Amino acid sequence: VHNCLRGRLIAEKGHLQLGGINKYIDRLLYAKRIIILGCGTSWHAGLVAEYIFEELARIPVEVEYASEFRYRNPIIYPDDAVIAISQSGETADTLAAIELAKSKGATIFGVCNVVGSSIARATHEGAYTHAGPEIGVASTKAFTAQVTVLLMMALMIAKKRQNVAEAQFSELLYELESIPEKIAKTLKINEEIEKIAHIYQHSSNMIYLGRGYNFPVALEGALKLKEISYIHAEGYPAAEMKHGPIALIDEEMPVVFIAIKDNSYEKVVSNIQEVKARKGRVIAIVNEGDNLISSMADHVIEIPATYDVLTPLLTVIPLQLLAYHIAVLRGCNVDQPRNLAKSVTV
Ligand code: F1P
Repeated sequence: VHNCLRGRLIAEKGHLQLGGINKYIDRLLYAKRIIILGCGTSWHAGLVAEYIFEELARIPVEVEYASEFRYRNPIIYPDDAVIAISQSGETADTLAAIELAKSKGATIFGVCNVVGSSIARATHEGAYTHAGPEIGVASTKAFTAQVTVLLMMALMIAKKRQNVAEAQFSELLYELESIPEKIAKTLKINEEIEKIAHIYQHSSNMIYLGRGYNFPVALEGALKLKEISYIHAEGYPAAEMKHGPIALIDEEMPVVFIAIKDNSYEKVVSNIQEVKARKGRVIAIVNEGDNLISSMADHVIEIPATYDVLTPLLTVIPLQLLAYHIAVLRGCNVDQPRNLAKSVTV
């Protein structure tokens, strides 16, 4: 995240610039619709971006799995702006989806990590994430870097469209600048997470729940657990639980809640009560000093507070660490999970 922000953001001067998005910026600024494409973790970062762009820039957004989009017959207009997200920049599904959108006249912006990669070259322009190489196969720092770049894009567009007031814009820049420090603080909870991992290492299922900006983070937490520890996990919007997944809750089911103090806090508290009433085991990601949830949950993991729109940059960290520790305890190779390729080029 630090690398991502460097040279692009100077909060005290109100300065935010993504050099790679220049010539075609008006296509994004005046887009009637933004289509976001990606696979796996990149698709989850795209879902977070949907919430952010619609909230800040007030442009309608659709997020599509590139692996589906490329094979159906999607409606694409020449005034659509497409944002393609990929860590490796080589994912075949994302590349094919870009080519399809391009053939219909849409303008394509890339959010890639690898400079000069096939996807970066196929887009009209874009912003690199500068996250450095992903050592493991499963994307981790790519997610926070992608969300950071997408957030900066949304903020830049929101400001130009005058959807955010000057004061709100500056406050968000200041807070964004403090995120690397808050991530460093969040990483200090590593040992506590390791203890929780010991307790749940033999689980065969897990559920992840979050609302709003943190619904996609719940999906990402579940994906990390599946990818590196081979435990079946599902992520849902917490409000969706009553529409089906609640049937799965019993004393054997660990449920990971993202329960930070954002505008859906009270609703999440009642979702936790629903799970506890059915004897589910609750692991809750909360803000520091949250006594209410501490009194209800089986385990709490405390993270620093930030603005709602920035919370995914912090909430994903404990979920990645939890998946990591469970995988290590189960003897899995976290860097080279079975059946997974670094870039899915077929
Ligand atoms: C997409 C992706 C990753 C996942 C794994 C397989 O890659 O699904 O999210 O963790 O590495 O590929 P990319 O397009 O972001 O490189």
